[in-house]
Amino acid sequence: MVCKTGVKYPSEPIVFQSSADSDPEVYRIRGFKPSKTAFVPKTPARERTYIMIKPDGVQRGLIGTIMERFETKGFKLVGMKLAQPGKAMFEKHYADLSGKGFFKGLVEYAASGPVCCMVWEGTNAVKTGRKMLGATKPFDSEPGTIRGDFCIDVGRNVIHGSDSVESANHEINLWFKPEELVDWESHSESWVYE
Ligand code: RTP
Ligand code: MG
Repeated sequence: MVCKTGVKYPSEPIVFQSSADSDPEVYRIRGFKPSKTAFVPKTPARERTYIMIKPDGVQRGLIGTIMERFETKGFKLVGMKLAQPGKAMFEKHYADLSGKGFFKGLVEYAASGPVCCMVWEGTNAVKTGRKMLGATKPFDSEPGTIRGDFCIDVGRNVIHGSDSVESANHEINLWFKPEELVDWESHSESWVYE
């Protein structure tokens, strides 16, 4: 069946592939081997992004405030949990930055306390999520953004957000089991989308 938006329903299974099979830290967080796992959302899939409140954001009691921003924007929460993985998980999560001088400090900071892992869904959730976060360096972040409003140092910038749809899918697969993502229909759907 094809919905009025042109989206096929039920949508094609999303097949995730990950090199995380042999990584014990990823195995511990996700609880099973992730390769070639498929799930079929019940509603037409919208873009999803991985948002993670870093240890400073959790310690400073910013979870509620940050979640409120995404919720009131109109995005739909489809997954959430607290986790406190070891450095290996963050080495994987930030693998693309492994050549940077700040990598060691970044991994230590990220693994220094609990993080709040979330998946938010909606049209353009990845790009909009990045705008809501603000620039990497809080000094460059506009007031009104999360980093612009709540932090000062780049090494304590409170929150992570996926920077592309591709990395969002990779990060969601890294941090969540398919059954931890809830496919539900919001009663606000027709008040958020025309
Ligand atoms: P994130 O991945 O955490 O959402 O941050 P981002 O895309 O805005 O920035 P990225 O370049 O991916 O850097 C990841 C995190 O590394 C820390 N960082 N420190 N000392 C430095 O110059 C520096 N640059 C980046 C920040 O915590 C940044 O969010
Ligand atoms: Mg990044």
